[in-house]
Amino acid sequence: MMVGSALRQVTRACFYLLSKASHISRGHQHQAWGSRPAASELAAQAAPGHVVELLGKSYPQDDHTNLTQKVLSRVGRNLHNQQHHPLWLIKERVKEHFYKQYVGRFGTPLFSVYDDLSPVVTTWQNFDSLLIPAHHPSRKKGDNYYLNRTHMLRAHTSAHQWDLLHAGLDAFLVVGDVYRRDQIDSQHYPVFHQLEAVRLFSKHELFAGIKDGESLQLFEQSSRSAHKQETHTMEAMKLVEFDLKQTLTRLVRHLFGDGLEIRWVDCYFPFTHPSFEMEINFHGEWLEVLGCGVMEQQLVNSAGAQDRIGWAFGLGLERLAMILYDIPDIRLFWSEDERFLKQFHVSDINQKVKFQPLSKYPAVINDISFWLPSENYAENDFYDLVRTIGGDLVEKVDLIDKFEHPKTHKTSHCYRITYRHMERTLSQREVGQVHQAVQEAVVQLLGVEGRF
Ligand code: FA5
Ligand code: MG
Repeated sequence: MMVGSALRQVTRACFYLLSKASHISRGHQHQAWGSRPAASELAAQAAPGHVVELLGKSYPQDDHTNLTQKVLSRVGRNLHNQQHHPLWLIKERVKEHFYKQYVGRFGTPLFSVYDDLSPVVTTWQNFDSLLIPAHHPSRKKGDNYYLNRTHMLRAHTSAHQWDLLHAGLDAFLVVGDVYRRDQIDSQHYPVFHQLEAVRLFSKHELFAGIKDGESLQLFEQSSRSAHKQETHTMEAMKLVEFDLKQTLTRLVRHLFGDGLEIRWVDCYFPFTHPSFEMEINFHGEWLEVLGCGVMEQQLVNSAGAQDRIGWAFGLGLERLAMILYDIPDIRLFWSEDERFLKQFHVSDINQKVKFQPLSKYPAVINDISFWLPSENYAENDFYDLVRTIGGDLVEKVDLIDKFEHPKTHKTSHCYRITYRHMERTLSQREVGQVHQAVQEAVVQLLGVEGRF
C-alpha cells in the first residue's frame, strides 16, 4: 500500500511539468502516456532540485508545481498581439475607443496600454496585493496553475493593478492571457484573455463641475464631523460608480451598437466595493462578460495613491469576441486554420465581421468509468489529464453518472468525452488510441480503478 501510494505520488508529479520532461516533443506525448513509464525514469524526473523553465527564467519546483505541458505550450502564443486575430481586433477596438474618448490635459491619451507583461506573477501579485485572504478558496491548487509556491500563471489581469498604481499611473489598460484550471466545454478553456482597466480620480476631478465648493471642502480631512466626511466619501464613491458604469456602457455600445440589451448584477470581489458584473443578452441568454467595481481604498492607499479614489474592471476578450463575431467554440481562437483566421483580415478594425462557421466534422463520443481513490481525487486533475492527452481533439467532458457502491462505499464516476477535430473527420481508430491512452493514464496518474 505504502509503495503503491509513493508510486502514485511520483507518477502524479510526472504528469505535471518537469524541466526534464519539457524536452518530450508533442509528437511523442501520446506514446509516453500509452505505456507505463519505468519507475526509474519517473523517480529521476521527480527528484528534488528540478526547475521549471519558462520565458527565460527558472523556477525551482516544489509541492505546488502543477503546470502541464499542454498549458505550457500556450504560454507565449500571445493571441492578443497577433495581427488580425479576433482577440487582437477587439483589443485594438477597445484601445482606439479609449484613446479617442479619454484625452489627458495635453491632448495625449489618458490611458496607457500594457499588453506584454509576463503572465508569470507572484502569488502576492495575484492574491495578496488584491486583499485576497491567505486561505481564500480562489488560491486552491485545483483552480490555478502554479510554477511553485511563490510563482504562478496569472489567473486574472488584476494581478498587475498594484504594481502599475505603485509606479504612479492613474489610468491604464492591461491586456493578457490568463490561466485557470476549469471544466471543458465550448465556453471554457484553461487559457483565455482579459482586458483590465483602472482609473483613479483626484477629489478635485471628481467633484469639478458637479458640486459646489462646499462639497469639495467637505471631502478634505479638516474640521468637519466624521459623519459628514463619511457621507462625502459615499458621495464620491457614487460618482466613481456612475463614471464606471457610464464608461462601460459607452464601450459596449461602441463595440456592439445600440441594439444590445445589457444588465448589471451585484457581485463580490475582495478588491472592489461595491462590485458588479455586466451581462449581455445573447440569443435570449444572459452572458457575463466582465467584473468591475469601485476599488477598495486599502488597495489604492497601499499602492501609494492615498489621495485618490478609483474604479477597475476586467473583461473577458473571448466572451466579447464570441458575441461580436458569432464564434461558437472557444477552441477556435487557437486554430491556425486559414479558413478561420482569414475571416478576420479586415482593412479597418471597425469593419463588421460575421464569422462563417467552418463545416462541423462529426464527433466521436467515448465514455470512461472508474472507481475513485479513497482520497485526493480532484475532478480538475482529470480534466487536465484529458486535455493533456487529447489536446484540442477534446470538445468537452461531461460527468454523466456518479454513484456510491452500497457495500464498499466506493464512488464511481462516469465521464462522457466528446472528441471532434475542427478541421477534419476523426476515425474511430485514432480516437480509440487517444481514449485508451486516457484510460491508462488515469489509472497510472490519478490512482483510480478502471471499469473499462
Ligand atoms: C475577474 O477575473 C476579476 N479580476 C475582474 C475584476 C477586475 C473585478 C477589476 C473587479 C475589478 P471573473 O473571474 O469574473 O473576475 O472574470 C472576469 C471575466 O473574464 C468574466 O466576466 C468573463 O468574461 C471572463 N472569464 C472568466 N472565466 C472565463 C473562462 N473560463 N473562459 C472565458 N472567459 C472567462
Ligand atoms: Mg465572474
